[in-house]
Amino acid sequence: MVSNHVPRLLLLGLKRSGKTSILDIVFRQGNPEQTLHFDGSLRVERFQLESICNITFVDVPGSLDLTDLSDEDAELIFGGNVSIVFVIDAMTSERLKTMSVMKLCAVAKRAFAINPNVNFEVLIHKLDSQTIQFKTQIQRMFERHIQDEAYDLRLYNAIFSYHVTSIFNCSIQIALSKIIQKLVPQVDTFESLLSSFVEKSDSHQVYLMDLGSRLFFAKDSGPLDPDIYELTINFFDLMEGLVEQQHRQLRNDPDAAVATAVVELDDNLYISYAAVNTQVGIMNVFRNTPLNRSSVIEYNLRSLRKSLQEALTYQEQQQLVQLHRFRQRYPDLSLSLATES
Ligand SMILES: Nc1nc2c(ncn2[C@@H]2O[C@H](COP(=O)(O)OP(=O)(O)OP(=O)(O)O)[C@@H](O)[C@H]2O)c(=O)[nH]1
Ligand SMILES: [Mg+2]
Repeated sequence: MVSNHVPRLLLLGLKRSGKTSILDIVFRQGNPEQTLHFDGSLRVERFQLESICNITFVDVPGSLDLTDLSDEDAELIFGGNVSIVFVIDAMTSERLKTMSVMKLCAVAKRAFAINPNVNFEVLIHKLDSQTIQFKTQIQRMFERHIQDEAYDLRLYNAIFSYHVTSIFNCSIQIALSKIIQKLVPQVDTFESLLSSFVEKSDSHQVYLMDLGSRLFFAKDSGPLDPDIYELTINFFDLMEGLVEQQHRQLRNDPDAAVATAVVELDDNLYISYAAVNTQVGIMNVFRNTPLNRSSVIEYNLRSLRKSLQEALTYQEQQQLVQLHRFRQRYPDLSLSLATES
């Protein structure tokens, strides 16, 4: 099916669960406080992530009932390469929490019947500054509740992934990053390149970041430190001039040996940035670097950039081959596909 070729993330959930706010923060770098005054959405809105891979994020208003679709519409919406991100307001009344779980399972029943491969992601949302113990307890409560309801609907094999999120910290970007990584074909290659860089450079953390949304497609295999990731998001604004300078050079000459940009944060913590292309860049966080080691990091960063560029070129070629095969198989659909992807 043509419209199903580009991966889609459908954001679903009851009214006021937080879908539009999430997309505003991620795609427009909005201010969380300003979302307090958002009116309910009246129509479906799409946001495009165009980077290592193209992904369409679809904001579906809570007022639309996707459990009551004709078979044809349901096939269009849930078929193909789709992930469902169901947003639950975890701080609302008990009645709305129950409604949310029932709606989630009803949608899952419809979606899994059409597409058993659908990624079903549950955001336990609006947990802003509670303790970790409280968040874990709430997550477990929802997991149990959803499992019971799914069992009652005979959804025995459905797999749900859970994420605790808030727009008031970077948990929402971390959750969406993990979700989009399931759609990036070469994520393992990227991760092993980044891990080997961290090892060789004695670096702290390194991210392959989408510059528009600041979501990351891959990081080194070490544990994720949310505070460090949040720093990289915040310091992005500070580095905007340096980033733009690198991109100008790359636009003029894609093979240019662009110098990396380094910013000292505090406590001997540094971030360096190297553009891979004008859509993705490497954010490298390292500590306490004596001068003689910074040239090693710089050298390793350049080789990492080159390897990533090669991996991306290979991925693009593979995608073109797939597109070519698809067009050969469905010649009548080629034109509309070309305009969509
Ligand atoms: N405390 C808190 N409030 C949030 C968070 N995310 C969204 N909100 C608030 O939730 C309210 C509803 O947000 P929307 O983004 O409009 O909800 P929606 O899911 O798009 O609603 P519909 O368009 O009606 O389906 C707003 O007042 C937001 O400020 C969060 O992480 N924490
Ligand atoms: Mg909305």
